Amino acid sequence: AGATAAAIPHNANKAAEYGEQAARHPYAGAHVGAVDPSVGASSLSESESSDKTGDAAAPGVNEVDGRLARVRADGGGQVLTTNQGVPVGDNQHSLKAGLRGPALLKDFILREKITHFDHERIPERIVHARGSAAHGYFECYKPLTDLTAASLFAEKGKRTPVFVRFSTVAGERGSKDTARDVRGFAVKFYTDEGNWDLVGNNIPVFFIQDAMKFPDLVHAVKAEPHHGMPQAASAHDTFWDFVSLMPESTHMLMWVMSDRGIPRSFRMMQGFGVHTFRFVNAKGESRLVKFHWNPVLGTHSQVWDEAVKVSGADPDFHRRDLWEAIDAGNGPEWELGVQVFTEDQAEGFSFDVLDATKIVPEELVPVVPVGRMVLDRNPDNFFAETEQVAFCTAHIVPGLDFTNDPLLAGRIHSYVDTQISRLGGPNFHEIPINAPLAQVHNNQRDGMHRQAIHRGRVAYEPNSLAGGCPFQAGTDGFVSFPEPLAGDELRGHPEKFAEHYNQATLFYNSQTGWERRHIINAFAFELSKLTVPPIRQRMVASLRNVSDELAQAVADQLGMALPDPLPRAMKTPPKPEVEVSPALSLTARPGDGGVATRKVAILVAEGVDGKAVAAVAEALIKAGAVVRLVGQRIGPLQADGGGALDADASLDNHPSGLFDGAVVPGGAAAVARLQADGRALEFLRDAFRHGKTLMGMGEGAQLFAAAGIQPDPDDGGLLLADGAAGKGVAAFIEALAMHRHPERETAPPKV
Ligand code: HDE
Repeated sequence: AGATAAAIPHNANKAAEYGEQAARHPYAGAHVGAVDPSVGASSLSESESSDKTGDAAAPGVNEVDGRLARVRADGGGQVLTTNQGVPVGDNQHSLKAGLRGPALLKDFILREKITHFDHERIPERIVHARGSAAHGYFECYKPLTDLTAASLFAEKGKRTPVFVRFSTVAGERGSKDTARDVRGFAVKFYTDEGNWDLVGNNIPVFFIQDAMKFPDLVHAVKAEPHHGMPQAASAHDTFWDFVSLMPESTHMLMWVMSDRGIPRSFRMMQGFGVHTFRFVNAKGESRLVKFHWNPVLGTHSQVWDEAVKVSGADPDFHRRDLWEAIDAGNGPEWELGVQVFTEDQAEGFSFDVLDATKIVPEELVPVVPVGRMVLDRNPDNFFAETEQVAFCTAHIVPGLDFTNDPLLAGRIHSYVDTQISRLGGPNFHEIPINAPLAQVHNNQRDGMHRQAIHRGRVAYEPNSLAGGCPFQAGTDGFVSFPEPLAGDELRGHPEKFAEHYNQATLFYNSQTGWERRHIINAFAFELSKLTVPPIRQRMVASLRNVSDELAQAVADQLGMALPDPLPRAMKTPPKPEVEVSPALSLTARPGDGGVATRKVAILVAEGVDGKAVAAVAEALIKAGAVVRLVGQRIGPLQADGGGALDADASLDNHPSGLFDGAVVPGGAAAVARLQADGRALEFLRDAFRHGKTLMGMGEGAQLFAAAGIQPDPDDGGLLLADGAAGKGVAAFIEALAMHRHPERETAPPKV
């Protein structure tokens, strides 16, 4: 071996790895590869086969990588076994000394089963514990090679597999889906040059500017530590105490208190990379980039009263919605957009692009669509995939790089670190859902739960014994962008970070009237829950720096006098470039105009007009909507005119919050029954109050009158004329496609 080693030119450029020049500018060709392939393959093979070890892996193949099929298990037609593959004769009884005697310690079958069960749980994520995920793909619209060398953007039509997890932040793993909260939007791209995790949120900014404050933020928002309350809610003292003392959180608060904090569906929210990242092309040229995901279905939300009621009716509302849509072949789609700009442009902005509490308004830098993402397959197993998936901001690929955003810096450390305790060791990248499709070869070895069986005696580099393999990729591999740096070591923030309110004002001023009203109501609700009045004072004082209209309206609802504005960190803030940005309103993205996957209730009872039910159901289903017949109880009932109907939902198990719209068909007997049923009246009142599309056909209109809902020609979502004709249904579908009818809202609600 010594003689062979001497013959291989290994590590010839070692000296060039030292010094600043070398570190900044990647050296070419450092011990790249086995120079004489015959040497590596024959005498020094890392993959020698023997009859003990089985067949060798094909050269360069890592068998554990990216093979979900390899680990899928299906017990269909199989005998029940222990974990050692021993067939189990009796899975009902433990081994005892006599039928009424003590259980025996030697019952290895019972002990294995119970022991495994005892260890079935792993720690939940410290934040984003509750989530739901799906498989899909990203498809590139056109080559972006002038901007980035990232392989997923290399060709038009190129598809890269993805796994995406959506989540709430504050609640525990078993908490409700419809809490007011930020939603995580984490995408793992299995690119052919390794995994890229774009770990974003449905809100483009964050609460804090520096990773140093993250544990404080999370401790403040999570359940208070002495009594463990409240679950999945920010409406409590510690959260508002913290954020009211951290004015940099104001912009994010505006988003979270807006309807963005209570989305209708994961499928109907935007996603953002939040930080400014870098694109780097093959020439090593870099531009700054922000990532946006825009849903084809548009951006839609719930209203607060609805979110509260849905959390009881179906705590899994968003999880079920995503699952059912994919299951029915209606997998959601997003367009990926990028805002690309130069360092020089960024220099000129009134805000700092390294500050994660700021957006780059679309009026300053347009969002250019570069691809689309479709989620088309549900996971096979929640734990193996959704729970064990490990997103890490440190996972980037050649063609992308970080910026010096100080929040991002902390994240690059945190995510890898947290997986080590959450998933039980440093080999979490080998768990099938985390394993890249790209090959993994390095000299990292051992550790808990190691799956790969590395062959040969060489686990170091440089080496000659393995022909220098695995070898460095040089400039073909990941090369950090050589950003020139200057500055002293110090703790502090850049100057522009001190401006905290301009973009909060921009957000508020860009909302429609009803969106502003919802923001006011949300602040008033959350602050009304506080038990310490000075926190409320301080927060309203801070809101005065956003908008006096907002602060006054919140103060009015809280029955308090308007306090003086909170002193600003920056006395003379720069004038913002943009004062209104229509893209910041939910109404900017109404969706594709269709009603596919929208849920509609048809209220039925004995004597309902069967023909009308059939006609409405048929038209809705044809348009792609999901129709349920909601009865006083489930099961068969007689329709007027003879035929039988089958109610597949009831007023108890499917309250109105679970639907996007409702129809009350005619049939005097049915309407009389429903009119005498308080649940039916409550169903309509809730649906009306939540802005849903409603239609009363024939006598069905009387049920609305009984619920206190009067015809209103200005309300496009309330169709109380005789809708039995096809035109009525067409009007209903058109109104349903508008999602909601918030114009009907009054304060206080009149119904
Ligand atoms: Fe996270 N975050 N985060 N975060 N985050 C985690 O990683 C952290 C931040 C986000 O579906 C944790 O695997 C720090 C911003 C998502 O599995 C942890 C800081 C954004 C998810 C962590 C932030 C996010 C996480 C917990 C400030 C939007 C769920 C479990 C420096 C751009 C991913 C885990 C999934 C999860 C740390 C701030 C998004 C502890 C230290 C900003 C979507 O590592």
